[in-house]
Amino acid sequence: MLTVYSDRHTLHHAHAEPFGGTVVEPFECPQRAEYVLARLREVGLGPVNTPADHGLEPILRVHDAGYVQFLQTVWADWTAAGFSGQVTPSVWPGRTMPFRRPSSHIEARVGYHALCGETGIVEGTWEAAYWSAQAALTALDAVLAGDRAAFALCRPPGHHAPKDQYGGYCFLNNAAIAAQAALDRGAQRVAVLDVDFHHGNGTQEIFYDRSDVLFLSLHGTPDQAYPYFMGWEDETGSGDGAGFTANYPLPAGTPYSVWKQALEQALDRIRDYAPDLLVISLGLDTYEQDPISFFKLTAADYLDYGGLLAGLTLPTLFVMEGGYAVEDLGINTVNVLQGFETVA
Ligand code: OKP
Ligand code: ZN
Repeated sequence: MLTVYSDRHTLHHAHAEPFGGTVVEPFECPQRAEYVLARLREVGLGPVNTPADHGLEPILRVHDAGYVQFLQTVWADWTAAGFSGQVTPSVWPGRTMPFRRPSSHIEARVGYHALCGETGIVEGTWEAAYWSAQAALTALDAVLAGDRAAFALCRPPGHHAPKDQYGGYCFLNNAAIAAQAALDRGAQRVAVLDVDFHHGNGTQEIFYDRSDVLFLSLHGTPDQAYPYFMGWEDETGSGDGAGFTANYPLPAGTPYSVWKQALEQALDRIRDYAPDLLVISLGLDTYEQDPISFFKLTAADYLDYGGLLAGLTLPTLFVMEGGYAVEDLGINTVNVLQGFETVA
């Protein structure tokens, strides 16, 4: 299986993350991708290519131009205001403010585009996010050209980003950008299955009122897990998209036996939908040792469900999302891909 990877991800390295009343080293760190890369080289998964530049156009099919421009200039604007460290939101448009008039001040624009406060932006964040999206688009090229599957080793991740907000470590929604690009290049229907521990709120929101993308997510229940305000079972789509979103919220402590039952339900939905392409938002934070999550999957479980995904016999694009037990992230990620290849 082809992997697409850009070393420019290292340009995005936030310095700090607010966490439970203290400040910690960011969980979403450059070493994550290095562990995955090392493991797939160790097992000889296949070639590793650098992304081709598809430009801004496919990004702008999903994200607002004003938001993209904000990401491109936010660091310069932040430092021009005399600020330093990392871009950090400190004010949001209040939910009950009657006017919420747009302000040109950098603090206002940061708060306007920030979903939440844990995600720092540094000088190279835009460049890293841009090449992360390009990695997804380049892996998609391989699948559209006939590869059974390809792996976009994206960093930063993307599934929390809707069309004009960043947060949850995400800036550009790599999976959504690839899904939209596949449609723009002739696919009729795309299924996006999000197996990251966290609900893919950004992807859900982007496709919520559309029937050409079926979005499914298995995740920690909003009562207990970020992003808290989305991911309930009764969110099933609206308008033309009614019935084309499926959420499987699961409680703390969920073991693979239970998670797998939800996965089988999601796979049945995908079979019925008969998409031309399957995009997997591949997060490995369902792992029993993940420091910020609470499912109980083991390394062997990743091999197993990789095989179940292959059982759909669909062209499949894997897009890297989360996973924070850094030292085991390579093994767990590559286990999914190897489990897939064993059955494919
Ligand atoms: C990104 B991905 C909770 C603060 C927010 C953000 C988690 C983002 C996960 N105390 N934590 O889906 O793996
Ligand atoms: Zn996650």
